[in-house]
Amino acid sequence: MGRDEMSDLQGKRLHKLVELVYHNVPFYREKMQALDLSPEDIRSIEDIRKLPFTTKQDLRDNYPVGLQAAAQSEIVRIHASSGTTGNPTVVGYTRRDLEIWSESAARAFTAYGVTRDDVFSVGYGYGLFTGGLGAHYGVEYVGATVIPTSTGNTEKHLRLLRDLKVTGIACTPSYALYLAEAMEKRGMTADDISLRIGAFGAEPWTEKMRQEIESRLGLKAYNLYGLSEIIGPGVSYECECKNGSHISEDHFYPEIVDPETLEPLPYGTQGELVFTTLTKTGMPLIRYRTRDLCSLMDGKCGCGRTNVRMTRIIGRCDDMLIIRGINVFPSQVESVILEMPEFEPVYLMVVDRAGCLDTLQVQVEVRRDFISDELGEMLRLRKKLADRLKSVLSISADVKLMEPGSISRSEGKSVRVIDRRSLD
Ligand code: DLL
Repeated sequence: MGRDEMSDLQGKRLHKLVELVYHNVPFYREKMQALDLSPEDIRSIEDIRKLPFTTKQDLRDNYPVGLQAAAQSEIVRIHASSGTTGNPTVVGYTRRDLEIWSESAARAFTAYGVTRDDVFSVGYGYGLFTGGLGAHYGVEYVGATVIPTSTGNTEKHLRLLRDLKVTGIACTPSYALYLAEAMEKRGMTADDISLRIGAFGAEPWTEKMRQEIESRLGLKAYNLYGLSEIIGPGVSYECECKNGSHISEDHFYPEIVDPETLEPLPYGTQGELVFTTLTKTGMPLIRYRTRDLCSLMDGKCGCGRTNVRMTRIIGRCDDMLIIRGINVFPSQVESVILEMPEFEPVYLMVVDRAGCLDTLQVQVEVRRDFISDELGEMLRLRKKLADRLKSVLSISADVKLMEPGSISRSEGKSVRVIDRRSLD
């Protein structure tokens, strides 16, 4: 589609979206009224700049379903991702939203070269996380065979790859490296399996990781990007040129803004990625600040696709960590520690990579009154915190109990996270 035609379509869809949220979501109506805006003022895609931004804090303030535009009876699926504290971010999808999602994910798999003849293993987690089901429906939409392997059973995964002659895999790039390592430990090589395509995302990765995954698993590795608030995996994807990820901008309108001033930035300039969901009706979002940093790419892609591309995500402009593919906010750890009287409100998260897998250690100071000479007591306390962290973060943390005063305090901004992983 040519640029003018695309802009025209985006403008029409934006107008419809604004009408929908104005009449169905008090949050948006009030924000627009405060700016003296009515849906009539939003006619072209350029008018989007008149509209206010939406943040994860807005989702939190309207927890759980305050930003939903569709009636509950229209919602056919709910996913959730990490919120900044105890409350998750809840996203409801209508049947039509699920169709848009499947089609968007299918565009990604098509761009990677997947056909009906492929057998694809989905190694993203199935459940509240959008990775598993999102990739699953995308593969199925193309007509390839999908194996819902999910996470957590590497032995079985390797066996399925080999015995079912699996040709494609979707998982986090770090899990792909872990699989390669596990395979090599068993004396297998890329020649023992038939993988040819990998769809990797849900966490940042680098060209160096791509080369390593490609050579060790014997496949072509492509980027898959998305976030639950917008839809899930399939918001953007690489094509055979592996030069930026094409955004399905007929559904998800991208902008890059300066995270401080919120001023829109031109193509080629790095800033915060912002999306407007042009067609979703379950929980549509206007100018949602992803906190992901990247830039939009100008110019034609060698593959012939005309939709705009984004560079790799080079970082975040908030403190969210992605550990084993799961989003983790230090504030979640803090809220757990603050609600337990046994601990001082001082903690340190140490994130590292053992082999190919991320590790998280949470160091926390035990209050004097709760320090015991009995080992059993201390082990129980450690387990209590570990269980609570697991239920809030969805990943296990190694809890290290510390003496009061032993975690160093800084005079300025306190250091809560040490991330020893290197992405190079
Ligand atoms: O991670 C959706 C997804 C699943 C994408 C499977 C790709 C594959 P959330 O849990 O909401 O959704 O996390 C979204 O993860 O804002 C980025 O910071 C990060 N992220 C996702 N994909 C990539 C990627 C899923 N390809 C957050 N490269 C986003 C870098 C990524 N970061």
